[in-house]
Amino acid sequence: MSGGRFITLEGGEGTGKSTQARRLAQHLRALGREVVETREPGGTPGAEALRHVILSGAAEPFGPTAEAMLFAAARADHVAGLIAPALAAGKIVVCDRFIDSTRVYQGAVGAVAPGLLDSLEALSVGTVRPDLTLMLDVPPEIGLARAAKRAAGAAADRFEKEGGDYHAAVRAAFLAREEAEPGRCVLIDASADADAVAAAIADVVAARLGLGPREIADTYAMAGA
Ligand code: T5A
Repeated sequence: MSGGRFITLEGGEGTGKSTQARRLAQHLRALGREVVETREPGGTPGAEALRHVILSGAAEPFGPTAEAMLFAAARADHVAGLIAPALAAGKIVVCDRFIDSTRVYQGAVGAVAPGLLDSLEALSVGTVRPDLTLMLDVPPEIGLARAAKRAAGAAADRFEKEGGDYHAAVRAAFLAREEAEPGRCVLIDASADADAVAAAIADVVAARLGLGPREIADTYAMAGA
């Protein structure tokens, strides 16, 4: 397949994933790269329909295992219909949430059995794995305040309405994923302003994937980062 590269952004509510996915896509396009910007749950018409079902809370009564199956169904459609073809065509895919979100929300927090999640992941993504995952981290109270400000009075979704302990557990689980896979994941302090976070991400993408102004990648290589 490809010169394609697959970059995912992960983290709790309001950490700035959507903002930074958009900024990263703009940055890479300005460097002359062809970029597909997408999100989960969603990204294809079928997966967006499932997004509506999941985030409305309609599947919540069936429990975390049923929700994990719906996320996997949406992901299978997204990977087959959009992500895999884009990577095969040599494009850069920037995706707001992916497999780590399932491992955190349905696995670590929802207590769905790891073996079942392994099987669902294998079925839904096959060999399509992120080359780089940016783990955006802010204290949950900051993230939830940002999400609430953006929603401006609209009802919280199925996951946003959970309590403080839930969001603290989500944050801890994302940090544990980053610690377990340092070759793929990079922790980003997302509490700074959006410009500073975007600059930090551009540096990481240059250093890890060589996608950036040559001098940034070279500086990291010389520093052994
Ligand atoms: N889910 C998802 C699962 O349970 N399992 C799964 O497998 C998957 C894929 C998705 C929900 O589904 C769950 C997790 C989620 O709960 P969603 O609507 O896609 O829900 O929502 P989130 O992904 O949580 O994204 P949010 O929209 O809440 O937040 P973002 O994308 O992290 O933040 P963003 O960029 O929209 O920014 C929020 C606000 O903060 C401002 C922005 O302008 C915006 O107003 N902002 C900043 N303010 C100050 N400083 C900064 N650095 C800022 N960056 C952004």
